[in-house]
Parts: sequence; C-alpha cells; structure tokens
Amino acid sequence: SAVFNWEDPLAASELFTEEELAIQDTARQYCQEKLMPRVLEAYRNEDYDRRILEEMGELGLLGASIDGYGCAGVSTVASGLITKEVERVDSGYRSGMSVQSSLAMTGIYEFGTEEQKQRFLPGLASGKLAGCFGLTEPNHGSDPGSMETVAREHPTQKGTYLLTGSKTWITNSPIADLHLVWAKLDGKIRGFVIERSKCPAGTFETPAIKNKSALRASITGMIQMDDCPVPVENMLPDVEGLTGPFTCLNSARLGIAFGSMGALEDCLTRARDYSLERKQFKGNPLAKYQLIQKKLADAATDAAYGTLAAVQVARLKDAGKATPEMISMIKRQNCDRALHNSRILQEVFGGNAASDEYHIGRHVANLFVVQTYEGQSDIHALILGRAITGKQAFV
Ligand code: TGC
Ligand code: FAD
Repeated sequence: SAVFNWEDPLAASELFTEEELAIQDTARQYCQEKLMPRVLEAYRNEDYDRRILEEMGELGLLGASIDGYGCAGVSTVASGLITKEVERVDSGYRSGMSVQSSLAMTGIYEFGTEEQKQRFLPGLASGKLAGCFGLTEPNHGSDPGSMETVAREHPTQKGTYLLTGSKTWITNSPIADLHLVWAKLDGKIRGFVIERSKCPAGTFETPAIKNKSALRASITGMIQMDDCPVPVENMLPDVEGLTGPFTCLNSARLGIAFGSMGALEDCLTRARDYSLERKQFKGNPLAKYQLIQKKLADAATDAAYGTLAAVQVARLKDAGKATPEMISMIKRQNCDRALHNSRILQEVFGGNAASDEYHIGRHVANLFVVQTYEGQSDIHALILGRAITGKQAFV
C-alpha cells in the first residue's frame, strides 16, 4: 500500500524514467560528496573553484539536454533534476552551471552556425572552456531592449566588428574564456561570441564584483568593451532582436524553477533535523510544537507543488508545447515560495541561524538573488498580466 514520504510528498519520482532517476542519483552523489564539503569556505572567501566546471563536464552535467557536440542529450526533466541537485547545495554553484549550459551553450546551439557549434560547444561541454552571458548593463537590467552596447563595422578591416559598451552583474565573466555578448548592430540586437584570448590589450576587461552579500560561492563581474574587435565568424547569424537572449533565458528560467526547489528542500531537511534535536520547555523537541510543524508543512507543500509544476512544463517543452508565459509562471512562483519559506524556516534555528554552519542564512541570502535575476518576480507578473489582459504594463 502507498506510504507517505515527506521528502517527496506528491510522489514526483513516479513521473521520472529510469534514466532520469539514475541521472538524479549521479548528480546528487557528486553534489553531496564533492560540492557540499567546499561550499562553506567558498562562500566565506568568495572563492569559486574553476575546477568545478571540469568536474561537471566529466559527468556530462553541462549542456546536458543538448544533442551532440559532446553533450549528453538527456530530457529537459533530467536536466532540471541536475539543476535541482546542484542548487540543493548552493544557488551560486547552480548559477555557474546555468550560465555555462542554459545561456552560453544554448545561444550557440540554437543560433550558431555548424562551424561555431563544432568550434565552441565541445570545449564548453567538457568544462575546459568557461562561458558567460552578457545581457544586463549598468543602466538597463529589467529592460534589456534599451541596451547601449553597440557593434559597428571596423572602418578598415573587412569582416570585423568593433564592440563598445559595458555589461554588469555577469556570472562567470572574470573567469570565462567565451563571452556571449548582446549588442546593437545598426539598432538591432545581435549575439557575439568574444574569445578572451584573441582580444587585444586594452579593448576587453572583466573586473570582478567583490564583497557580494549573496551568491558568494559564484563569481560575478563586469564586461567592459572598448572597440573590442570580433570577427564576423563569431557573430551568431541566425537571430536578431530580443528573441535571441530570451530564448536562452527560457531555458535558464526553467532550470531555476527546478533549482530553487532544491534549495528549498535543503532548508526543509535542515529545519526538520534541527527541530527534532533542539529541545525547549520541559525537554520537548521543537518539532513537537504546532507552530513549528506548520512551518515545515508549508515548506514541504510548496516544494512538492513547485516540483510538479516544473516537471509538467519540462515535459511540455520536450513535446514542443511549452510557452514563455508558462516558464514565467513557474520561475516566479517557485522563486517566491522558496524565498518566503526559507525565511520562515530560518526562524526554527533561533540564534543559531546566524551561524553559517547551519547553512540556512546562506540559502536565504542566495534566494533573494535567484528571485531577482533572469527577470525579477514582479517583471514575470507583468509578463503574465500582459498575457492575461492583452495589455502591457512595463512602460
Ligand atoms: P517584448 O516586446 O516583450 O519582446 C521583444 C521581442 O522578444 C521576443 N520575446 C521572446 N522570445 C522568446 N522567448 C521569450 N521569453 C520572449 N519574450 C519576448 C518577442 O516575441 C519580441 O520579438 P519580436 O520579433 O516581435 O521583436 O520586449 P520588451 O522589451 O517589452 O520586454 C519586456 C520584458 C520585461 C518582458 C523583458 O525585457 C524581460 O523579461 N526582462 C527581464 C530581463 C532579464 O530576464 N534579464 C536576465 C539577464 S541574464 C541573467 O540574469 C542571468 S543570471 C544567471 C545565473 O547566474 O544563474
Ligand atoms: P531594475 O531593472 O533596476 O529593477 C529594480 C526593481 O524595479 C525590481 O524590483 C524590478 O522588478 C522593478 N521594476 C523594473 N521595471 C519595472 C516596471 N516596469 N514595473 C514595475 N517594477 C519594475 N545578468 C546577465 O546578463 N548575465 C548574468 O550572468 C547575470 N548574473 C547575475 C548574477 C547576480 C549575482 C546578480 C545579482 C545579477 C545577475 N544578472 C545577470 C543581472 C540580473 O539579470 C538583473 O539584476 C535583473 O535582470 C534585474 O535588473 P536590475 O538589477 O537592473 O534591476
């Protein structure tokens, strides 16, 4: 007969294939054995270990849903489960993986020439090359369509573009070998793959943004371009306009819908363990008190609902039936619920929540950023509002 499992309350695992379950196991084992032991020091010291990308590459975790070019070609659900396992440890580690896989690799895979795919994707899939995605600018975050970064034809060298402008808050930019940068050419947004090693001195800089108050286990920086030369062979030929970056964002946002549920589940597990051990008032464990149980029940419910919704949209995506609005809905809802519940679960730890060794404060701080990047939650509300009413409220 059926048994209730608090770790998978609505039996989402019944929806996974054998292969997806095996991939989830592999990812969980790697994350718990190799990432978990490093996260505390990485977060304290803002020290992202570049080798993580190669370790993930060896296990086939990068660009996992892409077919060919050294990628595993797994289902979108399997790719989401990988994301969930990484974010169970830390949203910053998931960030490093997301920009490599969903943003840089997806852009090249969807819109690159065959030659570009052959040239860039295998190195990114193995983690030997690090990638990043430059859309946000100092003056344009939620409104990337107003970007100021421009590309112009080189006045004398045919077949070369010169890029000028700056991008900010770019995950992986200080360590990336390949930078997928979006810039306006004759007023239209185009994608360019900038190879750091080929940029002349003084044309391309990627300073790190230090002293972050969240996502400290990932590395973030700027991309500053001053007439940086990029050959036409490195421009993505098959897309212009915001459809280019947003197609990549659709993939990354779906990943975040899974990932944020991993972070929330970790908060829940830790709060449950703590509440069973900690005793207050006549030797009772906190877990015996109704107010504590409500916090756990709320978090478990939101994590279970959020996971099911993410699985549904991932299956629709593989069937060619997912829409960007569906992805906005689950990105927004799962991030909002993960942040809300993690903040409530933090209370279970009392003063100990202030010690980083309990990990809960790190998740809470990270989840604020996860709710903000890839479209802040209110922006996704406006995307949904536009779809519901036919009227856009951005401007
Ligand atoms: P809008 O008029 O809505 O659309 C312009 C063109 O883009 C197309 N489009 C999409 N295409 C594919 N997928 C989508 N989701 C799309 N959304 C829009 C649209 O069809 C149209 O095409 P066309 O051919 O007609 O021109 O554009 P808008 O300027 O009004 O956009 C408004 C808004 C708010 C929807 C949009 O700008 C937005 O989503 N803003 C949020 C910005 C954002 O998400 N930035 C993310 C930066 S990357 C990042 O944060 C990475 S963090 C990663 C990590 O570390 O994990
Ligand atoms: P703003 O656009 O200035 O928004 C500020 C607030 O105003 C938000 O709450 C927003 O919802 C609200 N707002 C804005 N417009 C409206 C409106 N019309 N109506 C109602 N409310 C509105 N970007 C990349 O390109 N690549 C990356 O790899 C990347 N990594 C990141 C890593 C980190 C750690 C962080 C913090 C950010 C990263 N970002 C990246 C940038 C991120 O995508 C932006 O911060 C995000 O899109 C929001 O833009 P903004 O910060 O400029 O905020």
